[in-house]
Amino acid sequence: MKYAFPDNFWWGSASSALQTEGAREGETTWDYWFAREPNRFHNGVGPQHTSTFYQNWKTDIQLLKQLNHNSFRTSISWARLIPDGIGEVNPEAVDFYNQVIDELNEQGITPFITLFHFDMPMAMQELGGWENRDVVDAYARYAQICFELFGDRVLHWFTFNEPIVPVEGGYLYDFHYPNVVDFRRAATVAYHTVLAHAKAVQAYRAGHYAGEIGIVLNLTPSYPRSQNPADVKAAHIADLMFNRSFLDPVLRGEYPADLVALLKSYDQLPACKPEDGFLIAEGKIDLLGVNYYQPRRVKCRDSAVNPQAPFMPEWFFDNYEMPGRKMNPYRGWEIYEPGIYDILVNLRDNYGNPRCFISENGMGVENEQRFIENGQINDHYRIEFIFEHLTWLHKGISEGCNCLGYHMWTFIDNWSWCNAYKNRYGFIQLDLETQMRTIKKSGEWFAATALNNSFEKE
Ligand code: BGP
Repeated sequence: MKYAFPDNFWWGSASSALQTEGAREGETTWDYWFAREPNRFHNGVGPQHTSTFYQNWKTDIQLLKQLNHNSFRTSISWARLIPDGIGEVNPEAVDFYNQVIDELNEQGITPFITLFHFDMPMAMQELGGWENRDVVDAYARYAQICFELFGDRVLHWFTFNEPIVPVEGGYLYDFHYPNVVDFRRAATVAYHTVLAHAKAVQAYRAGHYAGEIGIVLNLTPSYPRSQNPADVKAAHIADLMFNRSFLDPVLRGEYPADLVALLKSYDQLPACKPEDGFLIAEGKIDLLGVNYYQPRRVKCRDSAVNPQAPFMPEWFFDNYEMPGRKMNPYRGWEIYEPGIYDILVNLRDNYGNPRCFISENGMGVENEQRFIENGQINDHYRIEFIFEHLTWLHKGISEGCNCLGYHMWTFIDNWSWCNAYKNRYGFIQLDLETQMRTIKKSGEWFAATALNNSFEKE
């Protein structure tokens, strides 16, 4: 059967500044943390070991072209553009991003630009990071500078990539700097991120730029173990905390009332100002990027909560390991292709069918060298992963979901936070020693699919 996609469907991939560019003048939390705790990073490999996009951007864009991308998302590094976060703009950074944006446009690859992809300038973190409202204002200024500098040629902006991840990593589960475990501080960080997002949207609207602005959220559909009311309630609370804490403000302009009531009853609400509500209402987006890797399966708790333990989302649910679930063992994430469809249907039925696209989906695999055949990685598992997801995405579109494209994570194997180069995600293999790039089988498959705007499946 042939699966054809709508005209002008976006085919491409996503990456981020910190994971690809390489060293810069302004320090980020990642540079700072790595210098102090290199043991937290796989094989002690830190963020200075990237795929050198800063040097190789021109040839890399040629490779994007070879993969028949018509669009590509990357981010601007706040710390590269404004090394101390709030002061002078670095003219070399402006030149660099101008060249990248112009080259992409010249090659017919529409640039999608994210303003913040986990890479907080250290100078801003020293002020308290997202806990401090001054940092929210500094971010809004940075966003406005980007719109002024590049807004004539970048028509698709994203204020944040997966804003819940720095909340989880930095303030709940200890996998990002500053390694705090404190729900109320986490809630403050999440809340201020929403305010920062809304201020950037406000600035974008005020400037009357030609394009559109949105956000990229990692949506993890929450599936209850059973229809037992206790399991259903557990899944509902997980959904409120991990999905709707960002989805509702950016699409509906307000928080879910039951999330607010729940946090209030446990005295975990961040400090709010009366004018915040108006600001959040103005943060409604034009375009939603959906990153989808895995579902979340939950059940009601088996044991009572230890009242002495720090308040955590897990006070309300246990994670559920469904027997026989399909796993990506390298990343430890479940693979559940229908999840992509469920997300789109939820957006269609409960959020007014917003313009959206899949902004990341992908499969990180360890030691891909073992799949080399005639000098090329034959990553048949990745091809299967993509077409299974695309089949469900296609079903969503055929049932009226407003999904405009599909971007994979990622283009060239890149540095992945604490996992460094453990798992490879790219369409293109990166030799870390020589920086040589070799297209994998999945890259060829994707290039053909993008070219045909369709694929065939038995
Ligand atoms: C997403 C991020 C990416 C990327 C990807 C793969 O959450 O937006 O930056 O890294 O996940 O995950 P990981 O690198 O943790 O394996």
